[in-house]
Amino acid sequence: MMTSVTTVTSTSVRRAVGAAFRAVILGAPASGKGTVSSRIVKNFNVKHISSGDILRRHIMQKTELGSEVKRYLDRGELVPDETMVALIGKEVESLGETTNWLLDGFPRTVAQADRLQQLYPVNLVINLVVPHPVILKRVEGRWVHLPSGRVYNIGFNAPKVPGKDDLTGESLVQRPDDTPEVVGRRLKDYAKNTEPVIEYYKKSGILQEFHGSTTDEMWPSIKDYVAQFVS
Ligand code: G5P
Ligand code: MG
Repeated sequence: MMTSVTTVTSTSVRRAVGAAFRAVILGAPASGKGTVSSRIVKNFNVKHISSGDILRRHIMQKTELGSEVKRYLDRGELVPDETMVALIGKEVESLGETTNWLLDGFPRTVAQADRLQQLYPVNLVINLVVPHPVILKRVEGRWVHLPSGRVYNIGFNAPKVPGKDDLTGESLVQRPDDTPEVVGRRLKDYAKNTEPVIEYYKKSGILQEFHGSTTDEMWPSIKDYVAQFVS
């Protein structure tokens, strides 16, 4: 499939001039949010906050929050809004006013998006649209390094040594929510709870959609788009 992108409005570009880069990346499970975010971080002065990576680190470290949220992640269900708003609000606050940031995995509901707009209004939203059969294929081959959130896929960006993180040599794991059954639930949940968030941002005129079947074909237009907002 060819990558397609709708034209950027001059209004949305003007809105961002002089302001810190406050962005959200949306997309179904395994659409490539983490992969695209790591490319944005490599190319631009932007901090990446991934709600899923933070939650998985809490679970790995067996914190109080980790034990509270584990059952939701294992089943592919959403963690309650209040927990997520408190967690991500604290992360964003810790970065300070002038830091450029990109939120990945948050907001997931209209209630979260509303709260984010009140606390820290975002000025651009990237929406990745990837066909579902492609997504289902990807989750089979996904391996993650939990402490860093680095993500690999056999045949796309396989680790140099099978089962080991390229930078630390530590073990990679498969996510318990990457089974076909749980992924099916996550995709349904996305349609029900997160597609309304896409409409929410569309109405405010700050959403940009990128369609494609591979990250490599989508990346050049995403990179050009982001470059209009941040260096
Ligand atoms: P997460 O962690 O936010 P999802 O479901 O939103 O989980 P996920 O699964 O992390 O998103 P992604 O980040 O969009 O996917 O995708 P990715 O990891 O970059 O890429 C997927 C795989 O494809 C990787 O192996 C990558 O290497 C590969 N890949 C990328 N591009 C290509 C390509 O072009 N070709 C090929 N072959 N492979 C490629 O949330 C997890 C859970 O946390 C809770 C929920 O329980 C959620 O289910 N949670 C929240 N709950 C409530 N509210 C919130 N705001 C929450 N946030 C998290
Ligand atoms: Mg991710």
